[in-house]
Amino acid sequence: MDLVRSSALVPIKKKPKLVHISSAFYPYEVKFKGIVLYLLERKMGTSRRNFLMELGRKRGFHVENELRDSVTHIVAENNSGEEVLKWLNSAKLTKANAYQILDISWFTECMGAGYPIKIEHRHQLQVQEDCSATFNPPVSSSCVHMSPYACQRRTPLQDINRIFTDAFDILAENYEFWENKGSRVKFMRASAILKSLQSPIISIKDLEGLPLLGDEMKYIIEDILEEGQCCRVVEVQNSERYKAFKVFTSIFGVGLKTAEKWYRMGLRTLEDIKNKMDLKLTSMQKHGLLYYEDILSYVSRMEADAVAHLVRTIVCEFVPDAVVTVTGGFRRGKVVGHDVDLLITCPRSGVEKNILHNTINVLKNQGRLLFHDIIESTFDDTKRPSRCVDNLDHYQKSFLILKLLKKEIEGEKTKDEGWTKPEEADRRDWKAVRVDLVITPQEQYAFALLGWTGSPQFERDLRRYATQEKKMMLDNHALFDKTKKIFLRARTEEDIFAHLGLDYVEPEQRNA
Ligand code: DCT
Ligand code: MG
Repeated sequence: MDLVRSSALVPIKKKPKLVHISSAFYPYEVKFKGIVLYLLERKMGTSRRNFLMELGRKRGFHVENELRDSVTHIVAENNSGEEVLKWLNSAKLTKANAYQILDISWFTECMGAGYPIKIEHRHQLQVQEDCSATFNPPVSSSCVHMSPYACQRRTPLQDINRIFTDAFDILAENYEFWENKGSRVKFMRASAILKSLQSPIISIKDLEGLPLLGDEMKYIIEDILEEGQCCRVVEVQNSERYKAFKVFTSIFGVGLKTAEKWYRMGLRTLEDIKNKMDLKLTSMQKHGLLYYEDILSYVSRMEADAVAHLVRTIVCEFVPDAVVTVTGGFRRGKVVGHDVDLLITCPRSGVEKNILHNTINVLKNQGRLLFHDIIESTFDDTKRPSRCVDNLDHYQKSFLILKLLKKEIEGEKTKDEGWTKPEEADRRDWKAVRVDLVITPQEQYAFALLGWTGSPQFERDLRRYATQEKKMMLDNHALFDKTKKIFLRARTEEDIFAHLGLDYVEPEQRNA
């Protein structure tokens, strides 16, 4: 929420100042050369104009704050073509006829597409002799019916409404810290709705018809549209509890209970934790603190691929036909993640059982294992899938911290990938990486793959949809039809979607 606030806005009646672009400093990367936009403040309003200008710039468009000579496209809202022309003429702008004068609908569609779309007749503000020119109202994304279940929507990685979803995610996280599950889920669902929109919200009207967005959410969106930020969110971000919980839960092995305990003890910062000598820490938490900076610095896709290659090589030494798959956020197309989630199976049923211990032993012998914790399988095939949509599964698994050698990371391009390395890590020839290994029998693989691909919100909604709409029970192991009282088999993720009567959603579209 770092809206740039512009100061040099053009007043309606005064003559706009023309400045040559060559003399101006423009601190944004321009992806689309040859197009220079100017958003007319008239009837658009200052804060909305600022918001839209920032959005355009973030998408790689050259958006000028002033009507410079270089401007090629003027975008107006709630103005007729006549009105815009009149304004240009009154401002004595000789270049008036050389501009494309466009309605805001062209701009919003460009934002949705991520590139300058073809200008159609409907985008152009028409100038008529009788001065009764009309324009097309902004295209509202809400015209389309939208399901309240994330599994019935497509949610790509690129979130064009991030300014709003970030706000909802912060509030949801804060409710999680207060263990208020109901409010947390409400905000997570509202955030997921906005993440699936294909065009940016530029007016409160764009929310019409969207499910799960109550008045509380609308006020927040309105605040952001008008002010560029929401004071309720800012307050949360600055609150002592939120800040402390954020730090504590970013330590590997620290959950809400521990965070609460530490907060009650008066601890607030990472330094407080490190300096409190008599604080009882689990082995996982001690290692979480030891490799804190590395783990916090995120895993790049190249590092994830290097980890997968390393694990695959070891696993295939014992079981040549084993399958090692990168799941989690990376399978959904993310370029960074907080860990590497690897699913391991073997086409020969039963053979998978020894893989985990053997792999851990080899990693240990190679001096790669900085930490590991093995959880044995607790799966009981006589039981129906779990009723609780938030329950983790019963697979045999291990949570590790691996030593990944920098030379193993192809190209070592990590500096370009948006994460900052801790200084001291630059002197090492390795990096500590969080890895989850999950072992699944072949007959449950499709369920495990679907469950471990996420996003967590997508999975929640899949399970809710199964229960509420289909009278079925779904978890990471199986799908049970309560009406027919049978388990439904699935070889692939597509089979599971088909059993549920859902259109298949590709992993890249599950970023709810
Ligand atoms: N998962 C789930 N329910 C949970 C936890 C996890 O369904 N309570 C699934 C969904 C995502 C997957 O497991 C991996 O979990 P994370 O690694 O926590 O999520 P991620 O999407 O991979 O995110 P990140 O990129 O931060 O690792
Ligand atoms: Mg992950």
